[in-house]
Amino acid sequence: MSGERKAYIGLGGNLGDAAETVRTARRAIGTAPGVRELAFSSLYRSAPMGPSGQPDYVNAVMAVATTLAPPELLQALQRIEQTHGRVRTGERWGPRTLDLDLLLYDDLVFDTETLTIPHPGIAEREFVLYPLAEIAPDLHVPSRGPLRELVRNCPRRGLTVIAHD
Ligand code: A4P
Ligand code: MG
Repeated sequence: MSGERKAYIGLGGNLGDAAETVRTARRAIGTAPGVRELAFSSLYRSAPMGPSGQPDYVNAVMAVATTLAPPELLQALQRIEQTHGRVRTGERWGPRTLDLDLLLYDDLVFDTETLTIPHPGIAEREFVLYPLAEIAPDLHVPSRGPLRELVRNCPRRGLTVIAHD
């Protein structure tokens, strides 16, 4: 297919069976119109960034080829969040359990009210950098530098591989 761009997506969840949610999201992304999977990292367990007292996260990073423009791709991800990101936590639908972030889109640097690329947190998050380095070790992150250096400067903070999918 011509006109394809390469993008990287961060997947995360910390409620319910987060590993299963991430795997389900992977399939949904890979079969979305205009999107196909190129690579998928291991599944990682990570300590929660932000308020403590919440469960550990499961995180992974996915590389895709896409004919969608960045805002369209974000919209597709948000639809998948809505349909797959909820689990039964009682008798009613519980809180959102899936986070899909558009990390990178080719070498694009882009900033609007609803979409910032590269994702603003990319350079500080071990649960993004390590899985990303697993599938794209030679990557240069636009406006941030070589991924290898970003990884070297980012402590693992207990990040562990829990499954090789
Ligand atoms: N938005 C702008 N740029 C982007 C982008 N590149 N990708 C806007 C995705 N969204 C982008 O996101 C809020 C708004 O960001 C969207 O409407 C979109 O227009 P959201 O998903 O609705 O809200 P959120 O995810 O709850 O907030 P936020 O600030 O995006 O949180 P983060 O940064 O996604 O962090 N700890 C561990 N260990 N692992 C995790 O995965 N994730 C979070 C959420 C917190 N702690 C974590 C993890
Ligand atoms: Mg988010």
